[in-house]
Amino acid sequence: MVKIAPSEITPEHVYLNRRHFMVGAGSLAVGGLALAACGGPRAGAQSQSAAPAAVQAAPPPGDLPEALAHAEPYASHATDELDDPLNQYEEITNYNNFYEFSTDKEAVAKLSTDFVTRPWTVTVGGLVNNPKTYDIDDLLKKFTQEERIYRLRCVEAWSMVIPWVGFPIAELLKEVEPKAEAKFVKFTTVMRPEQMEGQKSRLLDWPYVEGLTVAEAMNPLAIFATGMYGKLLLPANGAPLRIVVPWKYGFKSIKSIVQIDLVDEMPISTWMQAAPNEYGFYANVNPEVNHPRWSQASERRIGEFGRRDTLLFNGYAEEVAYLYDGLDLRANF
Ligand SMILES: Nc1nc2c(c(=O)[nH]1)N[C@H]1C(S)=C(S)[C@@H](COP(=O)(O)O)O[C@H]1N2
Ligand SMILES: [Mo]
Repeated sequence: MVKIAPSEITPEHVYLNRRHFMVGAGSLAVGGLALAACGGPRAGAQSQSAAPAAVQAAPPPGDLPEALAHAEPYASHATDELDDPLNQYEEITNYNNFYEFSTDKEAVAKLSTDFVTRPWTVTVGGLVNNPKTYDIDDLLKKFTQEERIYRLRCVEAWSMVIPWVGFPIAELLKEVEPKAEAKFVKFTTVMRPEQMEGQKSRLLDWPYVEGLTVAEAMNPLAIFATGMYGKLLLPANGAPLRIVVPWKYGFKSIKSIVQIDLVDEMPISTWMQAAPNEYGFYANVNPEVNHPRWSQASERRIGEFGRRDTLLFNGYAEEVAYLYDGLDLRANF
């Protein structure tokens, strides 16, 4: 188990100077005006059919932060910082892992259209000085919503480049003030079998649970996502609130969160529980640590032919490798 020194909780040595950081709300708004006519990179032609009809009683666009109020899919750049093109809005919203709805990636979008995301509250508790329940729309207003263009690498060896909108997990943690004994953050998805067909089966032990170390959650790359391509998240992508931890396999990026607890013991995540020899707590993207049933050395980028090499920590080693100094990445998979 990794020991977390207090000095690691504020990673001041992590620089915020690369493109996937901090495209702030201000610059988004300016870019939005400039690019409104073409609807954003690779998104224009197909965007109309993907209106968020599902997000029931969502705030009117005028009430949304600018970063989430785009009528058409919008992103500030056409590529990530490695010059890989963004995946299209249609791809990102129609090829989803969200087992609460279906194990069929292409069925999730349709099966989740009636999922109710308003009203929605998120309760933060456990080992914190200031436990608090937030309304989702208060979270949208309280924290500056900014764009983050990240690669998402599923443990199944496919990947996409996605322009999320959201805010750092660290911002919320600073508000609730984790106590010194808090070592992990546990996240829990909503339990709502009447709206989530998959939760009626015993496929997984619902509700879906995930966890990070406090140090991981404090890393500036770890975000809560509230939107994607400049619009509110659709249910298929985890509306109204999911996390995105881009250096880890996609299953760590838990969707439709209602509960966040600071705890002193490593949470047993849903996939660890289902298959402990296949899915560990860390789940860091690593080309040299194979899944027991397939290689992780390469991946298929959705929308591309052929395969590309998997990058250590999904290409974010510079920002996150310090979190695992001295840790055996093979044993702690
Ligand atoms: N609650 C919940 N969260 C989840 C999942 C899930 O089945 N249930 N699937 C995970 C997996 S395996 C991946 S790859 C990503 C996919 O996110 P996306 O559909 O937005 O691309 O969501 C993750 N979060
Ligand atoms: Mo995944």
